[in-house]
Amino acid sequence: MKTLRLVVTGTVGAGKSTFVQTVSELGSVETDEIATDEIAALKKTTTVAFDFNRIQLNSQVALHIYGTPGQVRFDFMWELLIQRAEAYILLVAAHRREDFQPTREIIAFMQKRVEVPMVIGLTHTDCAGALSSEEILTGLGYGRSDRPPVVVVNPHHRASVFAALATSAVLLTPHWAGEQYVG
Ligand SMILES: Nc1nc2c(ncn2[C@@H]2O[C@H](COP(=O)(O)OP(=O)(O)O)[C@@H](O)[C@H]2O)c(=O)[nH]1
Ligand SMILES: [Mg+2]
Repeated sequence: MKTLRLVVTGTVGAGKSTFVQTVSELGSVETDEIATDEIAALKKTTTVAFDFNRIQLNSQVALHIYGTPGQVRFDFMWELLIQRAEAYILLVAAHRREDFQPTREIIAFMQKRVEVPMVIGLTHTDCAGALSSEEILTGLGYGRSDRPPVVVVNPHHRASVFAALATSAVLLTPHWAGEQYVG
């Protein structure tokens, strides 16, 4: 059995925990605890370690999905997770322009450490003030030629989460396509 790892990252409130929990095949390991700091103002619980879930891609390949904590003080945890990942999905809340800068910092953080393919998942596109993918990509500093794949995803909807996973799985293909023919 081969295991591939996909990291789900993004700023606080982007939808990472919801995304990972929606995958639930076997029930997720939740690491949310009551927030005790300024994050409490944003939401009632916050992820202190990571979210985890897994799905079976085929009889021989399992996909493990790790949601990172969003707070900068948990940098080391991002590092730990990304070092072992085959791909990552970066969730960006489409209605929060103020998240662009911290999101750019996450991208820079990731790129400095490892060359891992990325998909951008736009969340909160159903919310008032949601920006277009064009505006968001520009806001994140991408030109026309250097864009990663972008998917719109509502982390509450299983079908939407699976569609985003399918896009990510395309990036993982070099790692697992050949596995079906082994032995
Ligand atoms: N309307 C809407 N709410 C969302 C969406 N994605 C996440 N949320 C909500 O945003 C809040 C933060 O989500 P959470 O998964 O805890 O974010 P995390 O900090 O990235 O783990 C929760 O209340 C979610 O229900 C979305 O696409 N649309
Ligand atoms: Mg979380």
